[in-house]
Amino acid sequence: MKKTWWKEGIVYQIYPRSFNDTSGNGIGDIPGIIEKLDYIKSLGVDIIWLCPVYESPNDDNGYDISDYRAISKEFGGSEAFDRLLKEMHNRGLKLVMDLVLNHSSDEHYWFKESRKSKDNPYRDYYFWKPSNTNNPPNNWVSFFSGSAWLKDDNTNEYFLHLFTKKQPDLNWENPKVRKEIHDIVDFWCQKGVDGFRMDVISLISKQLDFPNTPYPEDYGKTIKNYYANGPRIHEYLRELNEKVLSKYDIMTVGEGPGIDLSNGLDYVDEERKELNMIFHFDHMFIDNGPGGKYDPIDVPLSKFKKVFSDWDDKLKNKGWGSIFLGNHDFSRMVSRFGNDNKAYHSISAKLLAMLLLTMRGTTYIYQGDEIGMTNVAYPSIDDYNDVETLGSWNEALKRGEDMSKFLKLVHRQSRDNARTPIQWNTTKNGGFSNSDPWLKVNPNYLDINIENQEKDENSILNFYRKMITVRKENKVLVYGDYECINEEDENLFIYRRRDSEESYIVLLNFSDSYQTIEHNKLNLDATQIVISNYIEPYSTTQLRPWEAQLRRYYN
Ligand code: ISL
Repeated sequence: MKKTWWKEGIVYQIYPRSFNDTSGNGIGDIPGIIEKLDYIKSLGVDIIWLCPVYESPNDDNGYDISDYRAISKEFGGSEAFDRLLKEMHNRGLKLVMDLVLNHSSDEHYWFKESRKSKDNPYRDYYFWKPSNTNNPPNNWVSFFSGSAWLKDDNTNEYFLHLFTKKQPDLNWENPKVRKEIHDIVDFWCQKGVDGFRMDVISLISKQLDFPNTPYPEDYGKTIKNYYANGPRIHEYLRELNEKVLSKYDIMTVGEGPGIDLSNGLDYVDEERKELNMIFHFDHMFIDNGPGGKYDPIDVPLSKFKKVFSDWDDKLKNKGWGSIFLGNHDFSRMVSRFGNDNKAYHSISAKLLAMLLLTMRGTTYIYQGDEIGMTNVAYPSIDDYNDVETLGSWNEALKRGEDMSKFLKLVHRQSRDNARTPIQWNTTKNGGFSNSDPWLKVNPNYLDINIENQEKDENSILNFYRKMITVRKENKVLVYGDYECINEEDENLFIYRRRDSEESYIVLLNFSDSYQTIEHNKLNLDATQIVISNYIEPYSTTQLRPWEAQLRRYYN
């Protein structure tokens, strides 16, 4: 496949609210990011994906934009942003903005106008529906609980909001809306940004007859078949590409609930000229039980491995993948896919780092994962902030559930797990802020923090640095073919990466116990160790708990 910077580059995702507060208001800000650019650069990453920093009433922490061209004053405004971009480019770092184009804030000028009257010129910027009964136009439920429709008193009509009621869905059918969007994207390209992560891009084209979902209780299936992958989605993406994106050397990654193996390639097939990459969620929703996210189930390792194998197979030689195990919407990856008990915390976090950095596809590292930040367990629901968590809590309350049990589920599943402030050092609030943070710091900051790990040669942080160097120096880890060796095994994940010249093998023990390696098949005597998460000595017959080895075959 064609080689490019965004295939080889490693992305570091920043959730600005939780990164570093320099103004002392308990909220992270852009000057706080600038202050830490040398740290970010020292990781060896190339690209920063910045979660939304636009003007926003923050009903969903910036994913509700009220002005697409303005930077939030709370974060430091446009002056700070321009400085950030310059300072990043000076260091050879690229900036990917988060674009939220499926919906705006209800405080955006367009919506304020739109709701005024049925004949307002902005009326068709959103989806308005009459309802003769006192029920919403259909049975769609919002991602954050409750009907996806809200009746507006001004005109007595309902508008569509797939997320909170302060996030009305934009009507991409309207050519004026698409023109506005093209201009916004062009505005940021002109400013010199290097790419976009496009929020819920799979939802932008709607089924205009808004049919009822026949299976409202199966939310995943409803999203896939009713909300996502609408009839004009690929037309809109091609148009955006042709009119704006193709004119710049930028990268794009579309986020997509409802994207699966049957339709994923359509978004990223290089010949189709739509997006460069997508985030699918096949491995991220893998533990959702019949009742969804708050009904988690145990997942066999074979199922997890199959997601990686199937997607690699689907995309190979045609499109490019994104490799990630966490972001601001999910629990912490070490708590979820590793083991955050003290005995295995460090070793399993390093194993996951090796997975992230030895798969085919662009690697995305979420802030804090480079030191193995873990889930948090706040004692009370009042400590939580996330709209999704609070929505689910209220639904459970209505259903009459045992709320002390539900709090345990919140501990495991809440998006706030990933949003606790970055743990810089052992000072008050983990060095994040000198006043009370908007979301409490995880009390384990005294143990797990960047300053401690800087000093320790064998820390998770320094393992990330070494792994990043290894990936950079061995392009076969970026472009080479991927082959899983042991699909059925429920403890070990073993795969090869190779091209015509070189061959590597990755051995990952996803268990708390010793595991024997089926040696014959692998010919490990013909390999040498490149890097491991244990300190020597290595064995080629057995892997210790959570041991991870990268080996190269002698030529
Ligand atoms: O967060 C989720 C599950 O925990 C997802 O269902 C998530 O809502 C979905 O992937 C869309 O996420 C994106 O759009 C949302 C925003 O709240 C998320 O932070 C964002 O990543 C609405 O803009």
